[in-house]
Amino acid sequence: AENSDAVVAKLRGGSGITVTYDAIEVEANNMHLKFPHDLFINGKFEPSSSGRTYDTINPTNEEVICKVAKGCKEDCDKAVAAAKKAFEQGEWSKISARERGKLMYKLADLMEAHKAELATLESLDSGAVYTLALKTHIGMSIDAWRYYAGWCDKIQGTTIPISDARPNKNLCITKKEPLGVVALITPWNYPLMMLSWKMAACLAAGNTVVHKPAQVTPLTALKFAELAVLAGIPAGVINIVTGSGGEIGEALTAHPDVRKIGFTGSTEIGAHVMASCAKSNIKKVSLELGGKSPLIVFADADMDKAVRQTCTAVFFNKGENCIAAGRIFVAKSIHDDFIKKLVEETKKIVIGDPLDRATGHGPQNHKAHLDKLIDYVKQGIEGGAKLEVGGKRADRRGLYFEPTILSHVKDDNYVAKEESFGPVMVVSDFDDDDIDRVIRRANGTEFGLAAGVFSKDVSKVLKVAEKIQAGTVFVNTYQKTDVAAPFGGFKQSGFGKDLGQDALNEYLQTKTITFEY
Ligand code: TAP
Repeated sequence: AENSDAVVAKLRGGSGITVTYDAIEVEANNMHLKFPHDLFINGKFEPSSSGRTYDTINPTNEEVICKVAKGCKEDCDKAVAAAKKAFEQGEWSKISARERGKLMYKLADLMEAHKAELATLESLDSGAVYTLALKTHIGMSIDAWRYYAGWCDKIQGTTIPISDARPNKNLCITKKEPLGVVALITPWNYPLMMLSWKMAACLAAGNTVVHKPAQVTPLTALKFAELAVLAGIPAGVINIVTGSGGEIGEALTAHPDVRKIGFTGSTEIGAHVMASCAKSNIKKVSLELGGKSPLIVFADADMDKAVRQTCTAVFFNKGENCIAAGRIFVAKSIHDDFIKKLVEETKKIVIGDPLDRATGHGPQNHKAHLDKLIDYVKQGIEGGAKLEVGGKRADRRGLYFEPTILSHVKDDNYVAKEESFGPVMVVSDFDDDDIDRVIRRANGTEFGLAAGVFSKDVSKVLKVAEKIQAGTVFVNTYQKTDVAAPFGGFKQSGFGKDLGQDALNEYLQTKTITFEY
């Protein structure tokens, strides 16, 4: 698919801005896609200074889409220096907050105009089902840019009534200030959406950024960088360095000029990132980590709705979803019937090419992840779980794993404790009237990202919502997130919120200024 003559693509934005890059051109989804594959540093696309590249793979057919620049430490240093200069001396530091908002709205409009291309690229690179990518991966990314564009000129300090130093008087005010250079490190499940959730809040607050996308899904971040140029975002404000976590991630978390890391990924790497932030220069850090979110279905729940939503809670985006319901607790009196209905619903899921409009379930993101899922289910069955449906790689080309249900899962089974991050439903029963015990079991994990409860009894759902140790609780629904509602975990699912007003605080610091007169 690579353009062998290294043709230079010249795209013209509405404002007459031109962006030049070595383009990859691909025909897919009845459209012609043109996108960069180099690093984006200081407003320009350029190869890694190491000269290295790596292949990014389409999980639907396991073919190489194109070569992508494999950044190195030197590239990180250049990107951080560009972001530092843009923050301290560039146009970004001089324009008003309202101007910043305007640029972000413009960027959102361009993302909207290129929505089909971005969704197609996300489908090719991550296996996201195209119709879902339009609505969620890209749709919610655009929402995030607009939501935070609106915040730019509403970030305010306070006036505080402190004691006067009599006979003089004092005035105390606070200002919310940006931190400086922020580095963002994101995973592969919602590549552009994870970028957008973090970067939109980070830029609204006035920072500049270096972003490292997941190595296996770099393409939408690079296409986004092109749109950022066209939107008129000044050079150095956004920098994208593709490459491995071990190199780029490490270099950014250890960098003395980076003041904050926004990280989404596994708990294991999150702990490592936090240690590196502490050791290097006491960087501020926010961590959105793994989950094993419980979903409790009481016997009085609206059965059909609970069945449908339970399937969505697990199988949404092929289970590659941080808030996926990792454990389903079903009241004993409805358990067998519920399982039967879950199996029926699961069998209706259409597995296919993610670009096909009828497809409901696409390929897993990459090979190592698929292999992990195969092993995960094996361990679950060895631990005594009953396989109700699925459980294996689909008999077709590509990295497909069948939507799977494991029932009768004991609390000490590996799959009751560990996250699958794939389309594997893990079901256990509970005594109908023992609410305290099922809450204790639901809380019996070090994760605390999300939880769900289905019941028509308001006392029951309020009790669960109050006692459950999770950053997000869904009542008679699941997976209902919104860019205006704060999102983030408790316990080892991390700290610091994405989304909503709360997320702005992750990228701001408060300065107290005291006057005497
Ligand atoms: P990780 O392996 O933790 O990778 C996340 C990011 O960290 C990637 O960009 C990765 O780069 C980078 N990284 C790897 N080693 C690093 C290091 N030593 N220093 C700094 N960065 C490093 O997670 P994953 O497998 O991509 O994603 C799945 C996990 O993310 C799951 O546990 C899931 O629950 C979690 N997740 C959580 C949320 C929220 S909101 N809580 C959302 C989505 C996903 P490479 O790509 O090069 O490995």
